Amino acid sequence: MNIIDELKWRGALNQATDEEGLRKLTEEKKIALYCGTDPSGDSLHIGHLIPFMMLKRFQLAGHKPVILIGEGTGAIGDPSGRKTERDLQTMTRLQQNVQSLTQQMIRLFGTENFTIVNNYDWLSKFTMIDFLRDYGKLFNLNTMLNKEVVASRLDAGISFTEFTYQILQAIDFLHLYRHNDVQLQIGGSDQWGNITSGIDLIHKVEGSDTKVFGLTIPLMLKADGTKFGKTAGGAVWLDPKKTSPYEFYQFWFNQDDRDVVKYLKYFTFLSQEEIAALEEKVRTEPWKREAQRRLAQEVTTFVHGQDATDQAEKISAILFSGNIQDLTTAEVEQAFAGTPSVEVSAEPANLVDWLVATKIEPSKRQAREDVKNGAIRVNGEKVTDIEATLDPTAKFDGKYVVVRRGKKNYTLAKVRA
Ligand code: 485
Repeated sequence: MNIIDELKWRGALNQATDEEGLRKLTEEKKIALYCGTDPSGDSLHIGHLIPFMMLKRFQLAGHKPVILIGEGTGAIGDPSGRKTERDLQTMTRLQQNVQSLTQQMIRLFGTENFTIVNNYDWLSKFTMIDFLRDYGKLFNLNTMLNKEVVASRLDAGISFTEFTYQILQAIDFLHLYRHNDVQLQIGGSDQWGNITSGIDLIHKVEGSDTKVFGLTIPLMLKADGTKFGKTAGGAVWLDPKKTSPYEFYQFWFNQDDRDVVKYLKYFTFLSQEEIAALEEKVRTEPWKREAQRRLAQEVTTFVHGQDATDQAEKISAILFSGNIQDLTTAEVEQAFAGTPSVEVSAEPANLVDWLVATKIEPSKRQAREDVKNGAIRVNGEKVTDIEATLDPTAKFDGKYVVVRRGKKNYTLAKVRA
């Protein structure tokens, strides 16, 4: 299947500047294409993954992805999709973020058949006079003001700096067209204005019949109307230190039946037939959650590798059975990274008193009742003796106590060193 038709089938095509032209071009030859991201943080999140997975699909189809990490544009700040002006970041911080993002990209794309570039390398080279003479003259103020991103900010206010952002991204497209033969830029739907600025610029300086294209991917919407990619704990990051592979796996595993097929199309490399079979399972045996499991396995393996997926499944099974004692200390850290935690001293104490002191139980009376009724498990073992003494250092290398109250209320007590 042609790559453009594949994107369409996956529901990943929002706007394209010339869909037919692009289909023809990608059938005639292997093209170079790019997607950029600014180093605003030290990790990508799963929202970023959407266009980069599409870039990966082009790579798998033999095309040549160029990944742009925008240290130059990041120094300015893209107003797209934002209601307020951004704070500037220090150049040192931006450079650190460039390093982290580069490492993540290498994990996702491997080391061959793609290029990583940093727009600081060219955007920092020209003087203000060059900028105004060589580029400023080619941008019409009305066109710039009419870009949705700018128009929507005129009332609240937008600085000259952020207003200029679209010119910088346009210069990038021109630069990559000239130096890397890039003919297509992709991005999320908020990038449409910036992408078309680049195409206009290229048409002005290289001739109006120059074959360059832009396409955007729709904003991901969830069936229940809430924002995609957010959990109670915030964004879902690709950095395993920010979102553990177990939490990452669980995020995908917990998706709604109404969304799971859409996500399989976006976030996995499974074929049309495989996805159709999983769709059928959602209809006939939804309780088995096979589609969700497959989604979780595929995305976790793509981002973190097979071992991380195996470990996430092991942790999931152990938590489901309640046999916490079978977890290693490192697995405890992953499994409970997102659960409420308290700090405790290493001193042994009466269990009932300890449960109240840690606020796991609201009162002594309630604590006694819960212990007697078998509602309290310490490190996976039921404790029913209200006179029991708890040694916080007894398990998990003396670092953690995992308490379960009732069926699934876990608390992680971290033992002070
Ligand atoms: O030449 C370019 C320079 C910078 C950029 C793109 C091309 C980055 C772009 N302006 C941007 O801000 N992208 C966002 C980011 O970096 O977080 C997001 C978009 C999203 C999707 C994602 O990047 O908001 O739609 O494109 C990859």
